[in-house]
Amino acid sequence: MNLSPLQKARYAYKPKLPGMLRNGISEICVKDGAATESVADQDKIKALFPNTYGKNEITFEKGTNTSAAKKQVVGVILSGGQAPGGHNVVCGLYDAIKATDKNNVLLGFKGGPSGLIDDDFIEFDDEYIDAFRNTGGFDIIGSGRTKLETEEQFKIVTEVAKKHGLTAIVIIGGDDSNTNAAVLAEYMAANNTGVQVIGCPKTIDGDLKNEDIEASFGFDTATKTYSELIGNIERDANSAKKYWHFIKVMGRSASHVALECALETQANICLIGEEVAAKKMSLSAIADYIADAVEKRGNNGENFGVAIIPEGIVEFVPEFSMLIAEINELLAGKKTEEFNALPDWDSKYEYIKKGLSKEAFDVFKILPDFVQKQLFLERDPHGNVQVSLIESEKLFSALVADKLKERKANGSYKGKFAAQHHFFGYEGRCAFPSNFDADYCYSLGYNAFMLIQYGYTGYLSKVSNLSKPAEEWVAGGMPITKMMNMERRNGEDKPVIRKALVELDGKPFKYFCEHRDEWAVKTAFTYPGAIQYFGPSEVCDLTTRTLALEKG
Ligand code: FBP
Repeated sequence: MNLSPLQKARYAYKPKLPGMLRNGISEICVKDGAATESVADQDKIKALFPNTYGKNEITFEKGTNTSAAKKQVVGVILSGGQAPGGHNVVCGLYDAIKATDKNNVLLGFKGGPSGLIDDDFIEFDDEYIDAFRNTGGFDIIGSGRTKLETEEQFKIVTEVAKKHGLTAIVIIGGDDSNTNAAVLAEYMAANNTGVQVIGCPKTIDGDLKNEDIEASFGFDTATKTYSELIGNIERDANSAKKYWHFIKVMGRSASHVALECALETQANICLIGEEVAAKKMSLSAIADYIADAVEKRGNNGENFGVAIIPEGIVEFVPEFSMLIAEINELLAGKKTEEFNALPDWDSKYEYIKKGLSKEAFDVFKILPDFVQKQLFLERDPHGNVQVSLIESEKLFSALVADKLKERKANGSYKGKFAAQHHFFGYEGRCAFPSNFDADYCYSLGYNAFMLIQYGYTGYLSKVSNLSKPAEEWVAGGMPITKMMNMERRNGEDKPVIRKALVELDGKPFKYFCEHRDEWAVKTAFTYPGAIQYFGPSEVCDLTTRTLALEKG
């Protein structure tokens, strides 16, 4: 393998564990906490998880290890989108397993949850693991989005587990994957398989968190990567003084990534989906909001700026969701063929006009031509519009351009408007993990094994007090059912982990609100620069602004 100098240097990095896990495996004992309840729908969740519901939270502390000695054969999977630090979760898990007993085994199931079904695995050894320490990506075993949720799948997993003598399975994933981990844990317990299931909180989206889980891993590195790029663009904008940059940042639904990047870079505009939904803002109102900043800056001679657009924004715009729902109905079943058979866009446009309600068509007709067409081109396997493929950065810049034309015509706007568009998503998901993510992930993995060793199942590996130095981090576990509630999914009520959206009364959003009017009009950019891996702690061990504000 050709190694870059940074990769070689990162191999030598020793991730920091929480103080309580630093004295060696023989000196880690359990401190029992309080019994737990689910965040809502307690009776229903309890009934669905009779074997794993209501267990105690636990923390680890320094003391004699009282866990029972037995050979451990652990299987691990990476699930869903890549997030920096995933490799270190596996490395931490491996190191704890081998430090406990070198005859213990760690199997990596390949390509995500489907690896467990297909029994596609490798057995890790030192040489293999060492090649992935402190590196980004999920290529150590690959990832995938297959959902482990049916009884039939669980039966196959049980067979695979039996074949290998698995004592535990670790699922590294987001809210859906950890929901599935909880259901699998319950199944394994109900069927006396002896297989424990432990989850680890992953996702760059930052939406798997709550009062216990302070951050999902990968959010730190991904947002720092995007913020570096946004800062570079701000500096370019401030140098050339001729473009407005519309930058879409990943985050399938919640706007945590956009908010963090705005706090890091003090961009002129940042839309927050959750606020748009709460204020029931229309597309036109959002475009006016951005156009106000462009106008004020333009009239001050500053014909440039930066606007951050969260990937999930359009689903938060009530009128847009209504339009999407009607389009899905309009083309349901055989009607897609009828629509596709129409000879040209004009006849398709007429078909759409006739088929949509007046309210929905009023929204449709203000969309730029390319978005209108996009809505009818890209469909998912169920025939639904794929909202995530909509180029919302271009949508909003086009709507803003229309607003500015009107304002120019009525004389209120005197500037010039030229836009550039960017989408930052995949660029950040496999970056070398920041020191924070390298340490956090290694700790999550190490800690996951301590939960296994002490016999827990249906728990999420939990490392908290993250805004403090790693020495003061607190390691432990939390029953996954604590985060669950019932939600409607595909026409059925299902137990799921509640997704954490941006809280409009939370400190990060409030801080943003206190400053955004000034940032919109003034050039108050901050340039975070590249993630630093070596150097003074105040530069290398920075947490996110979100975490600092939430815990500050
Ligand atoms: P996870 O929730 O699985 O961590 O994935 C998050 C994410 O990166 C989103 O930000 C993005 O919308 C999506 O994955 C993209 O998915 P894909 O990799 O399948 O294109």
